[in-house]
Amino acid sequence: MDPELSSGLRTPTSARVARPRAPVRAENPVKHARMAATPESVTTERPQADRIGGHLVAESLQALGAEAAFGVPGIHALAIWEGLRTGPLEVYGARTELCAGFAADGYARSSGRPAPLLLSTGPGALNSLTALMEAASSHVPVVAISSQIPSALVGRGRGYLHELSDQRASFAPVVKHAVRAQSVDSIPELLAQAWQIALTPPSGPVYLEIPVDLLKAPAGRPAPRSLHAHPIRAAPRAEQVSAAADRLRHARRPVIWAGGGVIRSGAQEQLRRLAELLDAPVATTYMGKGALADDHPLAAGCGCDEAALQELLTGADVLLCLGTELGAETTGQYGLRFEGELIQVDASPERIGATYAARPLIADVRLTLQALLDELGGHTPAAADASARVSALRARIHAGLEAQGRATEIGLLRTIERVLPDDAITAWDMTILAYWAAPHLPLKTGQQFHYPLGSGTLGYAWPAAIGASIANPDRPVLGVVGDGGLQYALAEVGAAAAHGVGAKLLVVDDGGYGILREYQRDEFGEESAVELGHIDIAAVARASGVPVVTATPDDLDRQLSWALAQRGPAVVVLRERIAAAAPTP
Ligand SMILES: Cc1ncc(C[n+]2csc(CCOP(=O)(O)OP(=O)(O)O)c2C)c(N)n1
Ligand SMILES: [Mg+2]
Repeated sequence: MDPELSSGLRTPTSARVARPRAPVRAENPVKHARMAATPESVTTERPQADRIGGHLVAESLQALGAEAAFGVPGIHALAIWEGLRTGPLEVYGARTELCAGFAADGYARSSGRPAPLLLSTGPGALNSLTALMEAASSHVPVVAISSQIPSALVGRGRGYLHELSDQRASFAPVVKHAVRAQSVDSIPELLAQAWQIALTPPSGPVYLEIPVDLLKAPAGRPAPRSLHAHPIRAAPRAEQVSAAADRLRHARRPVIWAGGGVIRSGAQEQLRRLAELLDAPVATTYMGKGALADDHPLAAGCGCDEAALQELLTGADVLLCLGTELGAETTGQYGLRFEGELIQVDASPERIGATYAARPLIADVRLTLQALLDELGGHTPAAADASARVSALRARIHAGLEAQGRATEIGLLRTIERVLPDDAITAWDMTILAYWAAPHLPLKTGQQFHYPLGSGTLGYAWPAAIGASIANPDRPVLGVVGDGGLQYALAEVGAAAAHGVGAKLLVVDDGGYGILREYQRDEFGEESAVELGHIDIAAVARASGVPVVTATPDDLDRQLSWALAQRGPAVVVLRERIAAAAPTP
């Protein structure tokens, strides 16, 4: 035998202590025989120690305060699942790592708490990259924990099962932080570090890989009782705060433009107070939707495609941009031109000025808003007409919408608005109804709207709704998905039922990639490869053990109410072709 394999990868004989449970593997002779023929049997024999690396992973997650985890098991990662088996964490076993990643994202987005994502080596790990890309661009704290081939074989190119030439390097450009564990007993601190980095503004996903030999090695330390992972929130510099406060104090038409960073940093309350103090209208980006609920008189709306909103933004003399990278989807593909001065608040210095010249305030959004509130205390705005201007703006958008004659689409939005409870959490896919909802569905205080426009990631919403429901089991959660997007996650209908997750699903089934039909007709005159042919989604739901109804725009009200009243998951299939929203003049 290769001396390296025998010395480096076997469980040390001295550490072998009989475990209380009988081996599970021996129950399956076929699997056992197949595994014995692979090189893996040389290197990953069943550990005998009482507690192994996998237990340390589970114990550390618990010590960090995790209550749930998401993932798909694999041969190298089984020690983690063994650790979780006897622990208190609720584990959602998804049907693909893609959906596990989206579910982890939905959990973290809706709760603000990091979500562990459990991956196995190689193909299993790579399947999560799309979800981690969305988490990265939307700044969602997902903590990916992947197994890896045995430490001594990493990078050797010896044809080991699931081997990648450099697995860590596949993740490094996507996540905030990507490391490999070098010893079993460093696992708690590595996880605490990953947790802290994931939460530190700008929050985002992180990646820790743990080679299988470490996951199976005896733990040399007791279970950590508590682990500390305090995010480091950068406070704004005093001179930057007073310079920005000075601009705002003298502004005659200040406007606040709130991005997703407001929600990630939990700054909604400070945003509302500053808007009221300044008498400033608040527009949000698509990712910031809900940062100030639409029932507030200063809430001017969401997105950048309505002419009235564009005029509000471009006509401001001081535009306070909060936690937004001012990217293409926020600025009409960089088409907006601003008359006034931009103040940009962001925790990432490299984003300041990346798309528009701006006065910097480099810090966490919540701390910055609090500092501005302190600095501006007692301020009296030049005029107190912002809510009147906001009402006029909303009336103009409303009239523009009505003039489009899209009664079906607007009717669907009104129905959803009426039926959703005041504390509803919704997750929307890249689907035509979402393109209506993002700018035009009003959100009440207490409602949440999750949208994968960090990267425009199709397939997100149903697994994200499942994750949000796991984080918020007492709240109504609805995923709104097209037939194309659902087919990335259709198996999760059955998985939700198997796990008793009560998320509800509304599918808009137009038999194809509806938005791409429109784009193709507009650009090329013809359609191709966009027909999906109406698979029987209701039959799939039924076969997965999930109650389902079909709906028309006329009875959606009743059918959606029925679904929301079910205890477990429920599906509503709305078979309808709708057209995309046009910007209002
Ligand atoms: C991961 C990913 N793959 C592909 C796309 C491209 N894409 C965007 S929308 C879309 C069609 C979506 O179809 P469906 O979910 O049925 O929604 P509809 O447009 O019909 O409302 C596709 C393929 C994407 N944005 N993300
Ligand atoms: Mg479709």
